[in-house]
Amino acid sequence: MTDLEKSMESLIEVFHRYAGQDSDGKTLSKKELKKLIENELPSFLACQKNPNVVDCIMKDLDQNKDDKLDFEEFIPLVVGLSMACEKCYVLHAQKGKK
Ligand SMILES: [Ca+2]
Repeated sequence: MTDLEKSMESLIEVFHRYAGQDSDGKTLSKKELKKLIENELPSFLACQKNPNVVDCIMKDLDQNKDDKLDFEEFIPLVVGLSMACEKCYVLHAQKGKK
């Protein structure tokens, strides 16, 4: 597999690992989302000053307002964070060249 294929696979695996912790294996409940963020995005969580950050993320991502996130609703979180990280990466790369 290529690097990108591996990344996509691990994204899917991580989603289902947490989504499968209760009886509904296709979606993330707020509890599962919280666990996922705590375990898989600890540095992101450490930067957040808002103690209700998980509630805010849930509200933002939950398009159909059923208090659960399916894979489609979850992906924008990863995309948004990746875009933020890419900006840092570019900045860092530019600094390295000077
Ligand atoms: Ca939903």
